Amino acid sequence: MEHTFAMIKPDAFENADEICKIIEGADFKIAEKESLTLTPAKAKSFYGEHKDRAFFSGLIEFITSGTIVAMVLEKENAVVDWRSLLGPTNSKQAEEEAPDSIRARYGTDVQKNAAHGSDSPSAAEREIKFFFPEFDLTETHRTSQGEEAK
Ligand code: YYY
Ligand code: MG
Repeated sequence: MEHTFAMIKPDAFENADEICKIIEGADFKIAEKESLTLTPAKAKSFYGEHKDRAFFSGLIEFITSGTIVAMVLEKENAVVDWRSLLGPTNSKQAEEEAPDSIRARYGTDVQKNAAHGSDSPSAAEREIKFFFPEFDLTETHRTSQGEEAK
């Protein structure tokens, strides 16, 4: 079973319960879930790969502006399937190309785009460890019957 990292951003926090229902309805198991507010230092570290981009300071200001929900999602092909459910980075483009996607439905533009998803299995591992250092990536958290595994 594959794992990926998902984050509901401050602009969509008020819709977090609805978004979690969509995620579960798409056959993901939410294996970990924690609401928190990122410090600027932690946000800069998480988005470190973008530190030289023009949008970086705006991104850090936005992502630290309110509560986020950090999650580990579990599913076969979790990384690709979560990116697909998420939709394109720019919510305006998502509205055109993937109107049912999370970013089309709950985001606004290229910055306020509702949610994050790891873009590769290696990014998923790094991002899961960043928020949930104790998480065991080798473990499956649901049974074949779809019940919670202990
Ligand atoms: O992986 P994804 O979130 O779809 O896009 P990235 O290119 O990794 O950018 C990360 C994050 O940065 C994006 O979700 C919003 C923000 N951002 C921005 O504010 N302005 C841009 N022109 C591009 C990205
Ligand atoms: Mg990215």
